[in-house]
Amino acid sequence: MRIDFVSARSILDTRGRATVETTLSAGMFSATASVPSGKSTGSHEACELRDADGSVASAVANVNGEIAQAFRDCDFASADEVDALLIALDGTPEKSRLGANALLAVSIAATRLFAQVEEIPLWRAIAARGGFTATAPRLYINMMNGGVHAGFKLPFQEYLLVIEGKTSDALPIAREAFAKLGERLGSVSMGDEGGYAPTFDTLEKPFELLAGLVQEFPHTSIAIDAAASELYRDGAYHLLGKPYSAEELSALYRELVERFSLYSIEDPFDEESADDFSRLTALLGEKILIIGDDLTVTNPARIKEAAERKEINAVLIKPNQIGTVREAIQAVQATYAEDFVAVASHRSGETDDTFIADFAYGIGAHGIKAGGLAQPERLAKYERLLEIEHEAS
Ligand code: 2PG
Ligand code: MG
Repeated sequence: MRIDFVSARSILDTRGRATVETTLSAGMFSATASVPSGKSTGSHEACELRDADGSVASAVANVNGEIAQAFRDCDFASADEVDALLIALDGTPEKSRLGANALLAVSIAATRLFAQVEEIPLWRAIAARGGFTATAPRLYINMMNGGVHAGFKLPFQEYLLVIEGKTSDALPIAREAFAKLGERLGSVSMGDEGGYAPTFDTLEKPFELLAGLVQEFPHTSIAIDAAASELYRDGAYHLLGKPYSAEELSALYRELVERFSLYSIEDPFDEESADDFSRLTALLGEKILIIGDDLTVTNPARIKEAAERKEINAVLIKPNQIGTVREAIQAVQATYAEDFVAVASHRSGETDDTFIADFAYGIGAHGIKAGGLAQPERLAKYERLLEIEHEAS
């Protein structure tokens, strides 16, 4: 396939920050993609190219210039070939030259373009490309935001309700539970990911509220993303103004798991504290999922390393942590090679692009994090999952 038109521009994400949107065309086919942006980023993530003024002008210029130029002489046999060219063209391990944001916008648009030409839905193209069995992911609904997504009003970054079952069964439960929680909280602000952002003076209160919902709604359970790198300074984790050692934090997790039957804990410790991850996984890994995010950054080599050291038993997959769809698929393959489950995830700064819904379904993800129900960019992902369910039936 000859890609005869390449065009990028800067658009705004849900935080009003600039991000990259790219359109590719091949004859009568045309596909557009835009990329999200994280706030609690892992330090080993691929590099999001952002200029000193906060814009993505350089990343956009790289797509319109160097990448468009390189595509001119190419006849691509697959989306993988497009990604291989992007990776080679950038030439750095962390995509710092052209920018992972520039590369991923092109990579997703190319994935869409090839799916169009092959006349198959995007999720099916992803399943075929990675050799995955496509299935509906559990919804990890972001009910309450804390951490850097809500000015640390709550210590942990995400308080989630995990809902079993296919999207058409799970989403109505999510909607009802989200509305009920809203009534109980009264007038509170909202966090970056479209969940509520209340303030409480005890660590347990958000769990008690979610436990009430779990009692009311069958097939639901509680999960958190501690995003603990953001809580860690001067050798301690700071929760509601109190310092916790890694052992004390471990004891707290254990108590929360016993009292509230937590389903999963993501990033329980700082990304450099691998031994603490291993100890917690030895302690709780039989009962719950310990998910690596900042620790593993969708990087196949880091996933393998974390598995060898038994640091985790599940992996969060975010395509923009690695920079191409091809490598995100390889990260999923590395996850499955360890017999771990994958949870696909949006970012805290999102656009209306629904790629992550197709990706989650296509890889047969155990779950998907796509945010709370109070932002259209998050709802778009859930709506797309409903559409996929229809396409797949
Ligand atoms: C996370 C993500 C998404 P961010 O930590 O899992 O929920 O947040 O995009 O800010 O890294
Ligand atoms: Mg996380």
